Amino acid sequence: MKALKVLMIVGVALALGAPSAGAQSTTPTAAFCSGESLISYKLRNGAKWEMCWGHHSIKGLVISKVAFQGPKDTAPKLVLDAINTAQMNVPYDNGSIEYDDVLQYGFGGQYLKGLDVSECPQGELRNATVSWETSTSVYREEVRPALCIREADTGTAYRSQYRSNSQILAKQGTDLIVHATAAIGNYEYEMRYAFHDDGQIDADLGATGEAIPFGEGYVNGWPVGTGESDFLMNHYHSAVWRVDFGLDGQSQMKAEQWDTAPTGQRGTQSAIYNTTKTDIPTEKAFNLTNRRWFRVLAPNSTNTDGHPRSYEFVYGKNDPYSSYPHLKYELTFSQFRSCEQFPMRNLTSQANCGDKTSLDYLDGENLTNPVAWVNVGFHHVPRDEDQSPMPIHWQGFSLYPRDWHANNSQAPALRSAWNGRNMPAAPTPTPSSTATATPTTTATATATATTTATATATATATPTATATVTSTPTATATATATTTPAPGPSAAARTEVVAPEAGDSSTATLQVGGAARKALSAVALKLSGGKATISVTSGGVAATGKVALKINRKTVRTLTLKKGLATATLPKLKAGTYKVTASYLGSATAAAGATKAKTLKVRS
Ligand SMILES: [Cu+2]
Repeated sequence: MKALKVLMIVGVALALGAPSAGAQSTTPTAAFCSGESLISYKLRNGAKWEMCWGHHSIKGLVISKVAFQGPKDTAPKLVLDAINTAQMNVPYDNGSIEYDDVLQYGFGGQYLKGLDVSECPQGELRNATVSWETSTSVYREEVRPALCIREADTGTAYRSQYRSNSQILAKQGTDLIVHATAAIGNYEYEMRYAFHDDGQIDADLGATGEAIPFGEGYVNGWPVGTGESDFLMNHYHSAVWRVDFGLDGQSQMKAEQWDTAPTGQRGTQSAIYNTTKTDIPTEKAFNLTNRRWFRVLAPNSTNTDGHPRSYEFVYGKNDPYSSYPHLKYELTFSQFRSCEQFPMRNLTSQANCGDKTSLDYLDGENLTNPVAWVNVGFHHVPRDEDQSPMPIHWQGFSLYPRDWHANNSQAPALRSAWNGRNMPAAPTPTPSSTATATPTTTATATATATTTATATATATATPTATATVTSTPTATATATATTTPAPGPSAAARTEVVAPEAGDSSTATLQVGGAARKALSAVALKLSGGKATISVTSGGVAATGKVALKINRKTVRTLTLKKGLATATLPKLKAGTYKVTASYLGSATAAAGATKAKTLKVRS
């Protein structure tokens, strides 16, 4: 059941402070927040993201002062001043039910939920102090582990063996995921931001929980009961994000629209397409169409090729809700104004600014400090699988760096000088002297030959690798390699396997990167005098990082380890038997997951 609650707007919980005196020693982000409000994370490829996080009773999770530092950069550069959800409108197709889960209830306050450790695998949970007023006007405040920060694999970052003398230049990528969850009635929303190791940013809203209202038939629903019964009602989810750009901290930015269309003419081989640019000098709302894209650029911040740094909007599937004028547009650019915070109702106490829509903000101002209102609509037609719980459904968009760097920011050494037509020569092959090959050739009466070469190579001191190459004389070599990485960071070292092929001068070279293994940890838990004492060791030494203290599987405290130790006073408990668990949340070098549980008996 949803009930309209008193709206409360509390300030974003950022530790706002004046930029520190030593301007050189701080970063664009650290000048605005510190301590638990600052996220500063180096990803596996060496790229780094910094941002401030906070929470707001209506907007929920607010990420601000987002800065990216590529693996080869010496300092981070600001990308966004702020990003947050600003609307989640949910009208049902029969026309008699509509919720606005952000503007009516809010993604913060009492609706911002504490996360279980299992929802943040290998990650770090951070606390938010949420407050709200109850329906009987009682002020309530709670500390909840609301924010999850974790690094996740994203698969292939790149692969090339072109002009590399058969070396496979390949890398696996990761991203930094920052998420929080708001539960409003039967719907639960995951506010999720992914900051990739190549500068890409994804903003997504996931909806899960339970699908409930029922419709009348296929006209506005889908049968989820037996036969043609119990039609769960179709409905819309319109998500709007407010994206405040701050590219490289520049005060003068621009927006552009690019379109590509067929000319109707053909060249010698294919149809001719032409691309045109349209400047966006003033505030305006836009629709997407095929081959149309938009970007925000900073003309006075250029990469080493002299190209202005920019970020491009990348949309996936998008069904805008045409029944609200402002939701007809997938993208609206308005000039930054501090009072323009929401795309509808605009909940603000500032005079002459309240109860407006994003279309009201378009009053002809020049666009030099753009705020983008990104609208992603999703029409949800339920299915049997939506009961129960309803599998999470996502809507969102991405921001891609365009010319932030003059080439691939994580280019391997062989490629780092590759720029435009300047392509460095392929490297000279250097066969490994330790490789031994035993060629065996068998010829049959029908004169087809099979060549088998087995090579064993020991490339570095710790990891050992074995490669087997099987080939017919005319075919190219296929090579498989298995590595057994030794535990510890040394396993991340590259293993090079060189397998010379019998009767062939070409050399197949494999580069196999091993993932760094994290040390295993052990947790000890002592309960006495109303206190819990937790000690954690990882790899045999005192661990750093955080531990979660849970009572009957509910996290009650998240504690920071000091010299492997953390102590907490247990909350007042009624008489009964409780299971108290300490779970280690991991660190950069130690794996999360170690737990210790004790039974606590409280007498009356
Ligand atoms: Cu839905």
